[in-house]
Amino acid sequence: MPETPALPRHDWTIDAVVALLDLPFNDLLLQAQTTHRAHFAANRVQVSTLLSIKTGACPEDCGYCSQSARHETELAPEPLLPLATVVDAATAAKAQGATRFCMGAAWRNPTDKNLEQVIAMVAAVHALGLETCVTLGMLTAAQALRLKAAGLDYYNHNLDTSPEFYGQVISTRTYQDRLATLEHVRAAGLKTCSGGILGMGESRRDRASLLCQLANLPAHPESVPINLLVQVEGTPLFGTASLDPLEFVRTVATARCLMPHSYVRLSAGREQMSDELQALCYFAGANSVFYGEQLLTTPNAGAERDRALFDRLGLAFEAFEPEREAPGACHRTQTAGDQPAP
Ligand code: SAM
Ligand code: DTB
Ligand code: SF4
Repeated sequence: MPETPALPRHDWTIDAVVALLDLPFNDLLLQAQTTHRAHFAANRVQVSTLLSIKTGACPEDCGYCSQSARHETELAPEPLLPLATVVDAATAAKAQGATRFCMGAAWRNPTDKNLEQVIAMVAAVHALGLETCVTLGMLTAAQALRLKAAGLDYYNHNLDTSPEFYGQVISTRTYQDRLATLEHVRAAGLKTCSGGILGMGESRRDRASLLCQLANLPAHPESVPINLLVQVEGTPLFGTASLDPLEFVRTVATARCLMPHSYVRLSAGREQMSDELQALCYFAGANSVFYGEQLLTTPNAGAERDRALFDRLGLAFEAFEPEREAPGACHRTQTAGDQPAP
């Protein structure tokens, strides 16, 4: 029998997570939806909009990425965007209903000068009444503290895959480097957004191992983006055999079971997904999406399509309530008396 994930835990074994992934599909989805309803309002989806603030020419060699200077993709590199362009994009995102604005830069890590420029963007987006998130690559402890002091809400840094499979995807930074950045983000008091990519040729055990890493962090990430590989021509992972869509749903459901207080975000790859597949992901406990026409460099599902699907499914946009504590803060110190979030 698989272990019951009723209480938030931080001591998962890969075997126990594989046992969840192996459950009969309906049993797993029922468990995920039950867990979801114990911790979140049903039928609410948080929406975040992405903007690439610095595009391409990245020195890293992530095998999935359109933005690596080491891959021959058709992407045109662009320097850091002017502040006014970022404010215009954030204003448009808010008008469409987004509550969080996520700014991504194709850097290995930001320089201190880069950080100053991003901090001005964070302040301007915050002033519009949006939650702020940035993803800039690796951070030092001091840089994380500076971002926190500037009022940043979330930092996105993904583990991407299992420690075992990682070497087949990236060679220019280690898994330990990623864990260290997450540690700096957490220590600075920023909220963490961390997840991974499925469909890169990894095994079910790798997917279990990635989820195990995320769930065994000292605090569960407040947001867990689950990306489906967007295959970009010219990248080493272009042409990888596609993942069984039901395996994607199983992984979303297992993430929900393991990290009951976290927002599980249906992330890259939605453009290629049918409405029916996305509906299953929402049933499996996904309660957040990237919203808008574009991800960073590739197309997204589109706001109109999302609104139509939400209507068909009876899903509502979650409103931003600045005074409400995000329910994702599930720390190791939490005990068996852990209560559902309000
Ligand atoms: N350069 C920074 C870094 O890598 O930390 C921030 C931006 S990077 C594009 C953010 C994340 O986007 C990656 O860690 C990866 O999980 C996801 N991503 C990038 N390209 C993707 C693709 N083609 N398909 C799915 N996810 C992708
Ligand atoms: C995340 O996990 N996915 C987003 C965000 N965090 C930064 C990025 C997806 C990128 C998909 C490929 C692209 O558009 O370049
Ligand atoms: Fe660079 Fe980030 Fe793309 Fe890796 S994922 S190549 S670090 S932009």
